[in-house]
Amino acid sequence: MERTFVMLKPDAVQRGLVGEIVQRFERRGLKIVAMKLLQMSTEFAHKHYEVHVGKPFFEGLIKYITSGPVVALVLEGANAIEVARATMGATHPAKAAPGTIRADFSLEMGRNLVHGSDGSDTAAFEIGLWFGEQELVDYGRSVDPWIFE
Ligand code: DAT
Ligand code: MG
Repeated sequence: MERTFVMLKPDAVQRGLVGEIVQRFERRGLKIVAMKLLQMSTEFAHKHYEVHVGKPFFEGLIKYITSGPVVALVLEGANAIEVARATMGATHPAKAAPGTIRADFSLEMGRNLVHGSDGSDTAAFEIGLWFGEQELVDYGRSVDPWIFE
């Protein structure tokens, strides 16, 4: 089963949207296999967003993402990477489809509440960056046969 990395950004924590956002992924059927709250150091944020180093929005992104605690999760399920990103909506909330997290709760690209891995290589890199092997919990759910064929 596929795994993806999702992060609830500082605005999600500050605005009291952690439960609401996590619930959307849970209801979709994705299984939480790891979860923690922490505040990123600048150095760690640079590693997480290394693909964006040098872009005009990079410094603002680092300042925002390190401005308060975030909630980091690993979600598991069929097509978890694609499904998590579809549940989040487009990067710019104004372009995100109604019903997605970003469209329903945000307005600006620089305050778009959530991060999700964008491919299998990125997911593997981000899961490894954020979590140790012992933090990823392997367990089954009794509802799994009602979610997975
Ligand atoms: P996503 O978060 O949808 O994967 P991304 O990886 O391209 O999008 O960018 C990471 C974050 O950086 C994104 O959530 C918001 C911010 N960002 C991206 N492009 C931006 C831009 N042109 N101006 C301002 N912020 C931007
Ligand atoms: Mg991205």
